[in-house]
Amino acid sequence: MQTQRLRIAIQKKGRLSKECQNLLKQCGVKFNLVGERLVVHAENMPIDLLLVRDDDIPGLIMDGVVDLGVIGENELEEVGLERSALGEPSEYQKLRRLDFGGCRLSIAIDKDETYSGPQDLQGKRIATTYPQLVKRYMDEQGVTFSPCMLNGSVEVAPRAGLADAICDLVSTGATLEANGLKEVEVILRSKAVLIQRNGEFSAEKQALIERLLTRMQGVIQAKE
Ligand code: PRT
Ligand code: ZN
Repeated sequence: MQTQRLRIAIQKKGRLSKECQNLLKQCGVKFNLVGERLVVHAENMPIDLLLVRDDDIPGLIMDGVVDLGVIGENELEEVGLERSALGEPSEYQKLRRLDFGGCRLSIAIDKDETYSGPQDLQGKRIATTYPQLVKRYMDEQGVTFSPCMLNGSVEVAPRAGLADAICDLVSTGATLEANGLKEVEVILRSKAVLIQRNGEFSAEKQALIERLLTRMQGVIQAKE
């Protein structure tokens, strides 16, 4: 179901949404987000914005449902690994790394425990929302572990006796500190990225994407 309008998936509400909307506006895309709309038509360009949970964005791109998306690399890589493990399409093109959404995916343990390297995690149970990325890292290190999958409250898992360690996103480190944890390994450094689905685009869409990218380049450079 190809539409003439360029479809861009962005996070509806969360840490990426404001900056993503600002970036599009600075690129000259005029839109008005009213109420609980899933699809918002841009007023001055053939662009439709799809406002969704960030978790859905990689799949929408990989299934070719939308043309462009803005997503954190952490989420993008996790979903990509999960889909390729399931034999589902996991292809996409990274068009540009953006200047927001910066964070790191890190392993943290009780602040009073000693730590000398990944081998100290051998046989430990690690609570995380990113089981694929943790497994990839631990496989690379040759260390086996048990997963504890949590979609929220990961940082309380050690204190609650659910896990020995956690692997979660960190930006300032305040959350780890408030929970008596210390960061011991960074397994991924992440930023928001603009991605594109694979496959053909009409000449009009291709030209619009290039125009957006050029403007984005200008907006981001002006801030540097
Ligand atoms: O509702 P929806 O599913 O769309 O949103 P979400 O709740 O899944 O995601 P959201 O909005 O919290 O985050 C979206 C994206 O922002 C993430 O996927 C990252 O790419 C990026 N990002 C950047 C962060 C952070 N920084 C961040 N600090 N995402 C989450 N955090 C959380 C972290 O999980 C931990 O709970 O903030 C806490 C740590 O922060 P500090 O400053 O205390 O270290
Ligand atoms: Zn999410």
